[in-house]
Amino acid sequence: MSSIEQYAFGPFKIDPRQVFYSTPLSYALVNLRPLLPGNVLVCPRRDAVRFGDLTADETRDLWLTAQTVGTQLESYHKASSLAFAIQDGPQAGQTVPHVHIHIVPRKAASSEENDGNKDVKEKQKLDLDIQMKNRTMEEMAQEADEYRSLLSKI
Ligand code: AMW
Repeated sequence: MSSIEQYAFGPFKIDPRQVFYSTPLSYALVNLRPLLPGNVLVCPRRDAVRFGDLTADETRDLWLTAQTVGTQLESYHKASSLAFAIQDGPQAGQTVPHVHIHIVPRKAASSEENDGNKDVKEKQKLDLDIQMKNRTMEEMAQEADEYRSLLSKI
């Protein structure tokens, strides 16, 4: 029997090369269209659509997994803050019908992005609904390899 793990993300079958961390109830994968470097997703293993569908154990495990992954990625990306976000339902912007926490490491805007006329809040605005372009599996697998090795050391 094959021991290759299967991961569902709504209707998508996730290539295990995208998955860099897992527990018996949750898994973390790199994003096909990251909003910023380090924008990863943490999901329950069970194919649950809405946050309210999760059991207490799944909810605890999901957030503990997000805490572990977020802490490591903040330091890896030399960031100084983290955004954790769930779009729970289509009217909240959910496009994949499987619960997922977005983690986005954040840092101060670089000098190129630093427009002196904009206030700090405006510069740091994060649009979760913006459409980025799809990455290749090679790009995603390489990123996941780096995070896997980082998380294997904790
Ligand atoms: W939502 O708009 O539902 O809060 O976010 C869905 C996220 O899932 C987006 O960031 C999108 O890039 C990502 N995504 C969609 N399909 C895949 C996939 N096959 N592998 C990884 N990430 C995906």
